[in-house]
Amino acid sequence: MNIERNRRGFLKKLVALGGVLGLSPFAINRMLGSEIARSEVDMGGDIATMEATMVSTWNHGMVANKAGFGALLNGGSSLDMIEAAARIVEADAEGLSVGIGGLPDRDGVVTLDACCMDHKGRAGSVACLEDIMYPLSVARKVMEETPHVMLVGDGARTFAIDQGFVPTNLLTEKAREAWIKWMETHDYKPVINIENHDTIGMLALDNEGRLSGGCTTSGVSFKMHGRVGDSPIIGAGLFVDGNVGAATATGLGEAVMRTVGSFLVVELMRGGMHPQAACEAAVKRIIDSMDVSELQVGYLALDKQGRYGAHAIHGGFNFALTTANSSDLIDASHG
Ligand code: SD4
Repeated sequence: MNIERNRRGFLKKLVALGGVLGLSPFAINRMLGSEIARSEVDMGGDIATMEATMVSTWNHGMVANKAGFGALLNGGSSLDMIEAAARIVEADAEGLSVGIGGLPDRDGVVTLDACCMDHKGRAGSVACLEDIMYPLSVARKVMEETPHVMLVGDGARTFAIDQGFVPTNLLTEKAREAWIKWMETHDYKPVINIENHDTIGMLALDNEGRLSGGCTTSGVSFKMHGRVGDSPIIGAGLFVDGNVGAATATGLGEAVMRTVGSFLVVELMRGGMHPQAACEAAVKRIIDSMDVSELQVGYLALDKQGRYGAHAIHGGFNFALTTANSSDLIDASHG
């Protein structure tokens, strides 16, 4: 207890010293090494603790968050955390729902959707992107290098190649076999909670209080060629308001798009709701407006204060919560 108090006293002095030296809280944190993910920010006399927090959907949220915190430790922003997290999952050829290895559409073509948004409300998105392994990184390039928010199909692919991304065959043997098996029945029924490794939606708050988010997916399996889901649609699969909070969605995109789900969650938080209550209200909006017996949607939210929430229509949705001190896989509430 005393040791903890002494440590905190030492940190406060160091923060104050950093302030005198004109260092930002982030630079001070760098001096603090392992303390990097927890800033003590001088708020006009009061020292407030600002803790970096990251939440990401499904089991693969654990490795994603780990990569995100790795980026933070290297001096990255919350947007860098999001991009690093996305890339680790996008590059995993075993995963059937994101990046390389994602299940293809009905024509056997893997098409990827992704977007990102930062605390300033800047947004980038790609949809129906073929042959490019890191769609969220391409979305970030759209955000940072073009006057647009969204590029799709061939245009997105050409842009990505111009930006130095290398065309890659994204259809793995495992995914091709699943598609061939699917063709025996041609039965189109979205699968609820694919192996708990579905679309990855990620929300991060860095220790300067900046919120960012990202979402990346191969979309629902065996979709029609050209179909775009909610994941790359700003306001549907992802929305970030740096002054309020951020939300992301997973599940059947059509249900999320029809209710502009992530925007709804953020607007409810703006009205004062806790992220958990906001996710529950957005799920209820879907339940009240359509038959949900065969469809799953889950929302994940993180507000500016670092409070989080998650809720889904059906059970089985989980998310990873990571801070400087811990990383846990948590089952979301449902119903
Ligand atoms: C989509 N929302 O394309 C994505 C798929 C997904 O969990 O999230 N599955 O509709």
